[in-house]
Amino acid sequence: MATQLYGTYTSPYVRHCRIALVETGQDFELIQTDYAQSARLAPAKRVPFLKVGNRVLNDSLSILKFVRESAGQDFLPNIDDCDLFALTNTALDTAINLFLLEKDGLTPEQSGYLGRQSERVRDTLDALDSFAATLPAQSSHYTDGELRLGCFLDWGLFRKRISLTDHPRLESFLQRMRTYPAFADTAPTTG
Ligand SMILES: N[C@@H](CCC(=O)N[C@@H](CS)C(=O)NCC(=O)O)C(=O)O
Repeated sequence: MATQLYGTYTSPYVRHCRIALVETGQDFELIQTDYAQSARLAPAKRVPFLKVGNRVLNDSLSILKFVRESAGQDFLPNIDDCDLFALTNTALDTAINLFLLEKDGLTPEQSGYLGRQSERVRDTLDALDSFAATLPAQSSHYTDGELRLGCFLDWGLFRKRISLTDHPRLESFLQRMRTYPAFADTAPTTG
């Protein structure tokens, strides 16, 4: 049964799904999908979405649960890791919305609401930096909460949406994760 992951090589959500597929040794095809195509092909008008057999999954959350569980693994079994995933995801969703709105000429200076979105990313980054202090200095295995954090940080730097200069613990966490092959091999490239 061919697994088709629709997405881009820059999306952090797609990247997390690619990492899980690689980690679980599942064969899959990445079908490159731009915004116009995802708007046509998916009700959420976003990537990733995944097709396997008759099943279509419309969000990285359900895709990851499917990939992990079909390989006999747990998905987010630990409450603190689940919260790390959720908190990181809130910052990531917000940062991506701000990025896309800026492409349309809408900036935080123009709207109180967007200003609060910008503060949300900043304050969450501070909280994540404190959290990173609790992580082990070395790891050969990363949880899905940690992988989501790595995908967010690398995307944020790639798109120049964040700086880790004032977040040394996140910086060293990311440097460690960049030595993990499944993460290194899926780094955002162009687009
Ligand atoms: N909750 C979704 C978020 C996916 C998402 O925001 N994808 C971005 C690409 S990184 C997208 O396709 N955005 C297009 C848009 O919002 O129009 C998931 O986890 O899969």
